[in-house]
Amino acid sequence: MRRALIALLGAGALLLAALVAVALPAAAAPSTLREAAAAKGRVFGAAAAQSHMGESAYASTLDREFNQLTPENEMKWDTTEPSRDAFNFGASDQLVAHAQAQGMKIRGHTLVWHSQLPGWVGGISSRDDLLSAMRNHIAKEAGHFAGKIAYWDVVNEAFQDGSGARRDSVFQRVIGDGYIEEAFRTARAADPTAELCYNDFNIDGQNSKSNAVYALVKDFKARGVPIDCVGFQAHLTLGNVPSDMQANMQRFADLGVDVHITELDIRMSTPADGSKLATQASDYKKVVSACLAVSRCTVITVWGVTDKYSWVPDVFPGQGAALLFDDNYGKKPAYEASLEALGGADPGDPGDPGTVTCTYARTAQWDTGFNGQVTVKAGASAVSSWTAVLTMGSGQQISGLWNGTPSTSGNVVTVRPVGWNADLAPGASASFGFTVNAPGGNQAAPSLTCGSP
Ligand code: G2I
Repeated sequence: MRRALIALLGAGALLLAALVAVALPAAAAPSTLREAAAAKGRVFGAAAAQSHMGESAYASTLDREFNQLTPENEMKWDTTEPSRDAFNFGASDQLVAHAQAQGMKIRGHTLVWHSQLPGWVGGISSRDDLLSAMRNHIAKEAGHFAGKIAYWDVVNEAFQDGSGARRDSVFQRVIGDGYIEEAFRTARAADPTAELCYNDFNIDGQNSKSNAVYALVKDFKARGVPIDCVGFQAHLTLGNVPSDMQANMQRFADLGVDVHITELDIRMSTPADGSKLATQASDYKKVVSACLAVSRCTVITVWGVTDKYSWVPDVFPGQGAALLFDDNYGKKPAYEASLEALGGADPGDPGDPGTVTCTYARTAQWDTGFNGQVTVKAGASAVSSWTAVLTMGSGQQISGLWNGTPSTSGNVVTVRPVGWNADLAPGASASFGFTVNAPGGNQAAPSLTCGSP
């Protein structure tokens, strides 16, 4: 009797728990990049320019979405010390104050770089003189911001592209290899609380340049030279996220440094179109997912708030549309993909009433092809339609597709419902299948993103 009563009480408690679970609304997924990143213990930043802060859409997008700010140009040597030992922190102080008021971390960018260097530095030819000018610059600038900077890009772009050699610069020529170490030691003394980073481009995958940076970090760690992080700029081109980006970041993390993605953008030939934007979304997702898979990858920063002011079209005419927000501050597919990769969802977007997730499975395979199946699953709200975008690998072509309506542009196949499988109740799913012809034997899974509608 007593046992029966306990069993009954137990069943009652279970029933109650079930009722509570049903009655309570599901916790809303984070709806901004900064909240979603924070929920994953990450920081999501953007480069910002003081000259645009007066544009309300610019400032409000920055403040809503990002929790780390990198001054795009305002902390560079030509701005902060245009003539020797005469410092100017006007614009950078304003950006720092803005970031602090918004609860954003600040990335200092950058103390020692061959570019945006005032002429007087290039004119120094004695080693002692240049060493003392460099030490003074670091001591005064890092000292000025001490306590306010989360991460400093202490030395930027010191290696040559395409080789492991040191880049030719006045620092390299006049001081020699040791200038990088000097810079880090001086920065640590000037601001003991900032994480000190080495930052470079085209080191996102494993190659001769990233190998050279790896050797530098390994040597610094072995000899106790202060270095805390490596910045992977990730100025990428459409469809070319290095496949070993995660492995490359992991090998640096294994040396005992944090890894940061510091200047992410993924450029395309302009004008943008739906299929390029879908590829870009899948590229951004790959980068964000690679970072999330490396526990020491703590920061992702995009190099600008909006395509409107990106550096890309100035330097690569005919290319652009590289960021997460378009010229009118509209959220691009790459934004939605990044947010979703971080575990967030965007309920505020009228074009996106519910969210879906999708998974791919290979259901059959032979020498020259395979069958795949994609399952699209609604999240906490119902959806009235869905889209799955498959980006096919090289030498792959879809030769048949069922339970979906495909439209093909190059190697991007956008699949929509056939009608009867458009409406999905919360948590419900629909599947479609397809046959891939791959005469060359490429069995790799196509990359997949999906959205609603
Ligand atoms: O080049 C892209 C980035 C590569 N890694 C280091 C970053 O610091 C670099 O940023 C860019 C800025 O986004 C540009 O805004 O650095 C460029 C200079 O190397 C910046 O461009 C300069 C223009 O060259 C100047 O003509 C212009 O006056 O921006 C200045 C301020 O708008």
